[in-house]
Amino acid sequence: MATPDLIYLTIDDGSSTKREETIRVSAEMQLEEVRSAFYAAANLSSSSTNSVLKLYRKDGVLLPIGPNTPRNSKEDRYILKSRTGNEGVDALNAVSDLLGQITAIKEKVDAMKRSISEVPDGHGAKHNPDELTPPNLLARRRPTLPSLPPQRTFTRDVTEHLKHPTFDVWQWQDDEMVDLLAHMFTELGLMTEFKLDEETLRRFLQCVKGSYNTNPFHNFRHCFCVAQMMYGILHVTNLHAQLQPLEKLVLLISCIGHDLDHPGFNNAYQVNASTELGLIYNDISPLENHHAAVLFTILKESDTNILRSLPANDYREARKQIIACVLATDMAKHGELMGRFKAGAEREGGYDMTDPAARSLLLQMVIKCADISNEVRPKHVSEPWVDNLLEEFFAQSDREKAEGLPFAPFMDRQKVTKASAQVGFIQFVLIPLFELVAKVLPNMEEPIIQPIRSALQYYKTLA
Ligand code: PDB
Ligand code: ZN
Repeated sequence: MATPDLIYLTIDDGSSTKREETIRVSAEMQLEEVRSAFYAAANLSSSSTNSVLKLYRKDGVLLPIGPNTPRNSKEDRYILKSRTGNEGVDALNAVSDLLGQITAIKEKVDAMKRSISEVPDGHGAKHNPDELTPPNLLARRRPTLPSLPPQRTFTRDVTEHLKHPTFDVWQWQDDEMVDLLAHMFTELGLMTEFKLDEETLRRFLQCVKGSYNTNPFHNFRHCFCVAQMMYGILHVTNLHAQLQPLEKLVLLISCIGHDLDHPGFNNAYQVNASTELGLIYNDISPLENHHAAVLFTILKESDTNILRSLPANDYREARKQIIACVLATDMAKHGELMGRFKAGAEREGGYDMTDPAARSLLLQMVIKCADISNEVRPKHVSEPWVDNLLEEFFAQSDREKAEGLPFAPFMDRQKVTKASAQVGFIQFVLIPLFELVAKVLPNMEEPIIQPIRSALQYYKTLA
């Protein structure tokens, strides 16, 4: 039982007087309880719908309001901005207009920088750091650690358990997950097959860890979950014996990098709010394009380039397949991928594993399964992920409401309940997906699909 924590606030309700409040929050508390504590601190009733609460760190970073709000101290109080009535919305509109102007100015400055910088030589030569950097979204990722602690050894029990969907992803710290991911490369035989350098791999994984944001859901632990479930599927279905080493390398790297630098706001927000990502990628899977671009930005740096020793044509093939796998995680592509895979599964003579396009599609279906597979896991492991995802979705719809943008019903805290959302998702997305893949991969029913069916029952009784 975590001790209840105190969160120190300065209340800014728009009046000239600022007052200080302290509230109690513990990780066990439900989202609504925490929110009402924040509303009480702002002297608002949490049911008032025309008031908007925004929580800022001293340096201006917007923080999520919920059980996961990072704890602080008296010295670095958060600012709780509350605006009621339409002046609240007007003020927020004014803020978002200001933000828009700042973004426009920043873009002009970036454009000016680019116009006076050298014309890139087109062969992907590295920008040296003091040279003007390209659009800052892909600027050199966080510096990697100068010296790394030694790789942890894990007991045989842990490394065996790692191959199963029952693995408890919550009991490991970030650095332990880094070492578990490194272990997967070794166990899959990739270190020897591709002469991967241990140190470079550890630096790569540390840099990846540092390039995930601390969102409630789309964070480094989610990346680990997806890689671990993929690893589990390979073992449970014995697919690891059928795939070529390059395909296993592609799957593992794709899972690890598939949500890199996720901002916590989905593609709909990127498009509707005309964000920088929406602009750069012309509204075409902006997030997934960004995740892949960040992954290859890390791989481009020699101290984290684990693909450095691959022959040129292996590198080209791996890059092509990794991009296809990361882009396949855009759920907007779900229907199209399901249709294509269904056609392949129902072909005369079964799924054609001699066809390179069919093999590539199978890899995409495996990462898709892994990406949304939380409900395959035991309830005490999977349930917190739904809370975290809803927290991220609600923060997005709060912001969309405040910015006067369209928002999705399944993100609206006034409409969505965990149970009803999960019943629909499991019934109409998860079970059809896993049952279709089970037509091609053996032994999915008992270890993978049964737990999903019992999750459906659980949420049906809850609803
Ligand atoms: C999906 C798309 C984007 C991001 F009730 C996450 F809020 C997901 F959870 N995703 N991944 C796992 C899920 C799950 N979405 C839902 N349930 C999951 O278990 C439903 C969602 C409305 C939730 Cl699909
Ligand atoms: Zn994901």
